[in-house]
Amino acid sequence: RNTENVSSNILKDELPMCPEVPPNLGPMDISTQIKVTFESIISENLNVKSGCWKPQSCVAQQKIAIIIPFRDREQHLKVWLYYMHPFLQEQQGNYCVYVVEQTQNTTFNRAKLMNIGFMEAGKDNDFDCFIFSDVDIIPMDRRNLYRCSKNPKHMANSVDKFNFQLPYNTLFGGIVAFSKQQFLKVNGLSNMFWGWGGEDDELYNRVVAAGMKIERPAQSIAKSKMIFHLRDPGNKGTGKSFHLISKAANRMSIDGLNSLFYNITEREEHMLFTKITVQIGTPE
Ligand code: UDH
Ligand code: NGS
Repeated sequence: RNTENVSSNILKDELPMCPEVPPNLGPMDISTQIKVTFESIISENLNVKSGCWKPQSCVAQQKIAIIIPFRDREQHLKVWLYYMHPFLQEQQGNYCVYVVEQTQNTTFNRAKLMNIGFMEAGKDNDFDCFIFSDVDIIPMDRRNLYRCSKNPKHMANSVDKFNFQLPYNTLFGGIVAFSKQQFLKVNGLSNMFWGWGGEDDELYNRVVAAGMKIERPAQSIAKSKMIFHLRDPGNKGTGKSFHLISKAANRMSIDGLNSLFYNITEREEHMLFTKITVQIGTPE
């Protein structure tokens, strides 16, 4: 075993760092209506193990955890995995995909699932970068790098649903990238947003309150498609979100990663992702 470790270290030392910007990236055609099976996606991604992959010819600069808040969106997940594994590999990412699934019959809490993904992924590996992505957004250009930057990054700033425009300046939904330090600095997201809407606006206010700015990729390369769907049952907001959003700075230090409670009911190592199923409680 020792000899094995020594030789793999020597090999690793000989590998160059991967370039900041991977070569040969450009636009790609995607169809959000494709029908694929897990089996076919697995057969096209045999090098992905438990949702993880890293480049063999160079050492990636960041270890990335992709966190997907999830419930009852299997068709979307298949489309996401079908496009995103090859996409992330072409970007020479060293990455693992985590699907954080909320158990049935309670109001959805996207923000809490994102916090849980951060905590649980952090137990597996020393990730540098956390990219939180909705399951229904697929980028249309490989130059849109799934990487963390100097500032928290909003990556869903050019979605087809909004005609590839930003609907309002402080939109921070869909896909965001935080380094570990950046996410700890804002104490993650609020755990108090039950049902649709507002948790991303609150996160934006946390970032500003913590003295950081947000970044966005150029709109020309950030184009992405959202998979069409109707509202999910059991995901109506509580109507308290505007109050919570405006008080983000006051609550940030007591509502977030340091006040997070949950019970994991299952952990499944699927070939294409790690699925963590959690009980997260109900609104107070
Ligand atoms: N999600 C699930 N299951 C759910 C609810 C949400 O997996 O039941 C996850 C999923 O990753 C999704 C994300 O949370 O992409 C965001 O939720 P959403 O897709 O419901 O939110 P979005 O704003 O769409 O994308 C809202 C539905 C249309 C309502 C139009 C209101 N303007
Ligand atoms: C705002 C929501 C955000 C949401 C954004 C875009 O109104 O959470 O719309 O949503 N804020 C509140 O509800 C307070 S979208 O049209 O993409 O479904 O991200």
